[in-house]
Amino acid sequence: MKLKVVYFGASLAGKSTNVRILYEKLRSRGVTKGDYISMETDENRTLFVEMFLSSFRIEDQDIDVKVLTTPGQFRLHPLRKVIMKGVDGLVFVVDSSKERENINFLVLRETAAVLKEQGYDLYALPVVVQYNKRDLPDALPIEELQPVCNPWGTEFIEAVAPEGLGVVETFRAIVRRILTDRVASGSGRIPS
Ligand SMILES: Nc1nc2c(ncn2[C@@H]2O[C@H](COP(=O)(O)OP(=O)(O)OP(=O)(O)O)[C@@H](O)[C@H]2O)c(=O)[nH]1
Ligand SMILES: [Mg+2]
Repeated sequence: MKLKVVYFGASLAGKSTNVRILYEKLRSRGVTKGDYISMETDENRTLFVEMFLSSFRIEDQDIDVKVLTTPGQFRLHPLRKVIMKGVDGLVFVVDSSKERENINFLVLRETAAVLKEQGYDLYALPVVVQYNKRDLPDALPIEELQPVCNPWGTEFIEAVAPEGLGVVETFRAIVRRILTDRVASGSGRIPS
């Protein structure tokens, strides 16, 4: 089974940090295939995408997951359309800081529009919400973030991506979510 998971979220929310650290952790467990591909600007901002392939078995099924990020910078937004093509599930990386409070709603609206152009409904796709930057002194309480950032009422995970906290958990959660949805729609088997 081949799956495509895209990490989206506001500019500088920590999408690339998640995917880079996830790659390192999964590689050390022997569940990656090939290299980590990254295209960055001089300031370490995502220019196009970061991506890698994770490959593992659940029960008796081989699963290949392509993991990608979107670029957060405004001038690069048109690229998101290409990256989202064929997406099976999404991780919404939220910057928990008060300073970035208002951006999350905009990101959801824009992402929904990008997906709609391709015939997807953001609110019907498997999604996991990651509240990142929980270490910041101005991190908002989860109860304040939930009404805006989790309109799905889906599973959420708290994270400090550079420290690796919540990174693998988020990935596990989205894979589980996609597989569970497939079972519910009769197109897959029960994940363990
Ligand atoms: N304190 C703190 N800093 C973080 C956390 N996650 C990411 N950062 C920092 O935030 C900055 C941006 O992280 P990136 O992973 O590049 O963010 P991005 O979402 O990929 O950014 P764009 O690709 O430009 O949209 C970097 O300096 C990270 O080290 C976190 O949990 N806590
Ligand atoms: Mg990035």
